[in-house]
Amino acid sequence: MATNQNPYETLAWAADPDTRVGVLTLNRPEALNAFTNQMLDELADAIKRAERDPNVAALVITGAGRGFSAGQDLKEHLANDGAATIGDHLRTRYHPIIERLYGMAKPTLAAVNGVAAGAGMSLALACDFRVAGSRTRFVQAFVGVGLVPDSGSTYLLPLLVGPARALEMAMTGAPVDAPTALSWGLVNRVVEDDAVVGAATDWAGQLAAAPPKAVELIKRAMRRGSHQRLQEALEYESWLQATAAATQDHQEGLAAFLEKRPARFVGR
Ligand code: LHQ
Repeated sequence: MATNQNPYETLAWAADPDTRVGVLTLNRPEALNAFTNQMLDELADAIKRAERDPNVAALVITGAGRGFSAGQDLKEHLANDGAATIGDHLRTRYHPIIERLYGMAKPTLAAVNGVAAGAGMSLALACDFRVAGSRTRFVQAFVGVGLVPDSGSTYLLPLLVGPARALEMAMTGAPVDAPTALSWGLVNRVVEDDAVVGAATDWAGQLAAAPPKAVELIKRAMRRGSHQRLQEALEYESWLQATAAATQDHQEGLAAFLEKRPARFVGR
């Protein structure tokens, strides 16, 4: 894919060759960017391409219009008698997206420009960072339609906000506003609504300029950190550090420090 071609109908894709930031926009604003099968298939493809594109060093996901995403498109779910096949629908369509996004070696940011509900919220949770607009709401909407949180929310939400707040959101389905989300650690930054994408892409540009191997290894180490004993974490850190220290970027970082100049990282 040439970096700026948009092969999708329900998404918009743009990448800046200078900053190496890719911006993926969910683009069904008339339905608050609710996920149809077509959109899920396109999203899976787009995330895979972003992961593989050497010209993309950081990924921003946002929504067109006034919402980030309202989760599963309930009209399509009903029309397709989705209740009968929901387990397979999740396994075949949602899980590959969430797993690939969460596991991506490059930094990922959700520019949460408006309401993020149901699996739309799960998508935002699977990113490394969340930048939210001041009027953004986060809604674990599943219970409102008699369902349980899916697409990673039961795993990712308690990690960010703690089990009691996660359970409260999931059981009540009550919206959480942006200031509360910030105080809970659910989002990293809150900015004016019309500044969300700009703030996220600026931040992504800074992350894209960092030494990629170190960034990838930091992500791996932090992800694993909480699932292991201290002794194991120390050993894993040592192993990762030896890998990072073998890169040209490490030598460049040291040289730049000694020469009192900005580092020029090359990604190896
Ligand atoms: C929608 C939707 C929507 C279609 C708003 N679908 N049109 C996974 C696998 C398989 C099956 C089931 O589920 C899952 C996981 C899930 O994601 S389950 C949770 C699904 N999502 C929801 O239950 C959220 C439903 N939406 C809402 O509660 C509200 O729309 C929110 C709180 C998101 C926003 O409220 P408002 O800002 O008041 O907007 P609105 O309700 O007026 O919606 C605007 C339009 O978007 C409206 O269309 P219309 O033609 O009337 O203007 C809605 O029908 C449409 N829309 N969500 N999920």
